[in-house]
This record gives sequence, structure tokens and C-alpha cells, in this order.
Amino acid sequence: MLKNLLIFSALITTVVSNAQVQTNKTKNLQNQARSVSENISNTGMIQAGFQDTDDDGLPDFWEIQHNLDINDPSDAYIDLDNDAVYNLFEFQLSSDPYDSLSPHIIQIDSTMSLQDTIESLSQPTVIRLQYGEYSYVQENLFNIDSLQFLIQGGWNEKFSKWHHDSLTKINHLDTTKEGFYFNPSSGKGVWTFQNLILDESKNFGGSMFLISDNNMDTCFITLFNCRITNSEGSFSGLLVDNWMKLPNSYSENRFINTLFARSFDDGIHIQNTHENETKLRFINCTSTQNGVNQSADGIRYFTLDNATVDAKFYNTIAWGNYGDDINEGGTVTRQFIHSDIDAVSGFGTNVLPDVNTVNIYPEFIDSTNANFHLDSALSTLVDAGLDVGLPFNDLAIDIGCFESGTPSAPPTTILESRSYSSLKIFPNPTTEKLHIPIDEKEHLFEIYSVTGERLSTKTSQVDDLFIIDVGALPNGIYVIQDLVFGKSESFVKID
Ligand SMILES: [Ca+2]
Ligand SMILES: [Ca+2]
Ligand SMILES: [Ca+2]
Ligand SMILES: [Ca+2]
Repeated sequence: MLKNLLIFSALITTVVSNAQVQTNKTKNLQNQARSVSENISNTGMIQAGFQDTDDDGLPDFWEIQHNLDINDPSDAYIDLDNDAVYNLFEFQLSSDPYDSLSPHIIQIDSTMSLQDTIESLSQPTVIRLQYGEYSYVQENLFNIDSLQFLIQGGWNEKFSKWHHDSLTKINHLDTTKEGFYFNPSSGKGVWTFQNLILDESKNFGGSMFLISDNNMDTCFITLFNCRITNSEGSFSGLLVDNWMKLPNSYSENRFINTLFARSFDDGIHIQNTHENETKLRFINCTSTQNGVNQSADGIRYFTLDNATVDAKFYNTIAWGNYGDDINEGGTVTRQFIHSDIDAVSGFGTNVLPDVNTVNIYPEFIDSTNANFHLDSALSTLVDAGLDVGLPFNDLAIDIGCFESGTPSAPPTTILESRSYSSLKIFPNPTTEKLHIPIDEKEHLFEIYSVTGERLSTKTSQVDDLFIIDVGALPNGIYVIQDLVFGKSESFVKID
């Protein structure tokens, strides 16, 4: 409850004088130099435990340094310099978010070898792939010091236009190997996969087998707009081993707008023998129908030795898997924010209750044909309003609670109680004001466009009524969310 009060009061204090803003800016600049030196060592290694107030993957010091908002998670997914590299990836690759010539970029088409390209990297690099299909076999990369890349699918044949809703497919010539298999020995790892499909991979690790090994100091593993489907590996669709052992090493696994479906074994399996905390983030993801032949799990993570895991699930569905939807063990803290988790269990003594914070049973349309588009009639709260008017509607599947493409800002408020059963708004349609009767005092309302963009509006409170002025919004359909209580509703703005 304290957290909710703080967030609400933070909203009110955004109305401050210019003098106050100036003072805060000066303070931020003063803190900046100190934060940078505290968080990055001479080698560029990110120290464990850096502060990330809005949990968007950008540390506070980096956001301040680059004029971003430490309280706004949506700025991780914008592209300030138009180089088609989101701020999140600019940070991970240590590049300049205001310079379109940074980071280094390589373009390859399907006649070229993705494996040779990766093996030849000598600096953090974006590898752009033409839209289409690639054949790829990755041998294990041992004895490499530092391996930092973003593999980005969805480019047209001239590399002049990037389709953020198009996925590039990675096929496998050699059916005895994983799709991607990385195991560098030391340094910093940045393994980011964007707009890729890995389907029907065959071997032990499934589609991806990623190991951050003993002597690595930093590792970011990120999947963004990906689909890991029909893995026939004997382990899982995506297998991650966080094995880093250096005292201040840092590892973060971030999965955004990504589908894990119909793996032979677990959809995602994450083993942590890291000596420090590993951050796991699932944002707008879906894990379903995994464990086809082994009653394995949708998402499974656990710790060994001194490892700890800090897991958060935003707008995520884990539902309809053959084993548990989520199975966790060891030293784990875990939070669900606006998610559908149908069954959670723990192995060993750590047994947890089922958790459903949005819908009890999200329903997918035609999932037998790999169309995991949510049925809006049966999943109204999950998909409210978001099926209307998207330019790529019906071309891309729904993933998690949102469409494929740039994700909306995930809610950052933790759901602690839900004392009212649905969000009542009136009038709807409205020309100017939305009225919301409430009986609890702590609320945080946000309004999103159908494309997931967060819109700013003015909110006031009169007794037990919240009044939101939406008169300035263009006519159309919007979604309003109460982040504190995890409720959402769509409304129509008219003249
Ligand atoms: Ca941040
Ligand atoms: Ca931010
Ligand atoms: Ca950029
Ligand atoms: Ca840049």
C-alpha cells in the first residue's frame, strides 16, 4: 500500500514550479557524475545492483545522462536518432542514442553466413537481416572474450525500410544442433534477438542455448518480438544458464513481446548458479502449449548455490501448458503485474497458489494453427480495445496482452488488492470528461491509444469521483487502465 501512495503522490508533485524543476535538474546533474562512476568500472562493466527506478532496463544514471525519464518505462522503446535501434539496445550495446552512426551496423542477406558474421565480430554490432528465411547452424563459441550483438530481422531487400511487425525466420540445415548456441568464456555478453522466428529446432537446447559462463562480468539476454515455436529439443525452446561467478557480475534476461509455444519440453528453462542476483523480466509475453510430450512447463526457473532470482511478469500470459505454467524453485522473489498465470507451482517445498490478476482463462483463436490471437469476446480485459485499427492487425499474432510490434509501456504498479470488480466509466462515448466512481483513495489512471501509446491527460478528484479530461484527445477508441487495481476498460472519444 505504501508503494501505491507514493506513486500517486508522485503524480501530484509533477505540478511544481519551474524553479523546483531547475533545482531538480541541477541535482540530477550533480548526481550524474557520481552515479556513472559508481555504476561503470573502467572496463565498461556494469556493476551489480544499479538503480533502475522504472524497471525499463535503462539504469537511472544512463537515463539522466541521456535526458530520459527515470519514471517512464516507455522511453526504453523509442528511437531518438532514427537508427532503428531502441534506447534499450543502445544502452546494452554501449552506443550513443543521439548518434545514428552508433552502434556499428552490418547488413546481411540470406546468401551470406550469419554464423561467420557473428564469429567475426570485434565490437558491439547490430546485424540486420533481410526479411525472409535464413539457414543457420551455430557451433558453440568457446574462448571468446566478449560477444555483443543485436540480431534484427524484418528489413526489406534494400535495407531501406524496417518492418517492425515483420519477422525473419531462422531455419536449420543441420537438424542435430540448436539454432543459436553461445558460451563465451569472459567479458561482457549482449545477446539480443529482435523480430525473429525460430521454429522446429531439433537438439538438446532447443532453439536457443545461451550460457553466461563463470568469468563473464556482465550479460544481457534479450528477446524482443520473437517467436520460439515447436522446438523438438530434449530440453526446452530457450535454455539459459546464468553461471557467472565473479563477485560483482551482473546478469539480466529480458523477454518482450515474445511467444514461447509448443516446445517438446519447457518453453523457457532458466538455470541460475550465478553468485549474484539475476533479473528476469517478462513483458507482454505468452507461454502456452509447451511440454507437449513430457508434461513440462511453460516457464521454469530455479537457483542453485548462492544464486538469487528477481522475477517480474508484466502483461504476460502463461496458460495451457502441459505441465505447470510457471514452475520455480530456490531463492526466488516474484511479482505478477497485469498478467494471466493460470497455474504456478514450485518444486521442492516452495509451493505457490495459482495467480490470475486479469482473466482466469484467456482464450486464443485458432491456436492449432499457431494463431495465438486472443479472442476479444472471451478475453476482454486482456485485449480490451487493442484489436481495433492497428495497421498490422491480422498480419501479426497477438502476443501477451498486446499486439506484436512496439510494446506499450508496461504498468509499473504492483497489484496489492482488488476491492472493486470492474472499472466503471461514464459517459461512454464521451466528448470531454470521463467520470469514475471509486471507493478507495489510491488510484493511478493511464490512458493508452489503440497502438499502445501512453497519452497524457489531466485527472482530478471530487469526493468519490475521479474526473479525467479527455477533451484534447482526437476522436477514436482508447483504453483506460487503473494501474493500482489492475483494471482496464475501453472508451470512445467523440466530438
Ligand atoms: Ca530506467
Ligand atoms: Ca525510463
Ligand atoms: Ca537509436
Ligand atoms: Ca544510435
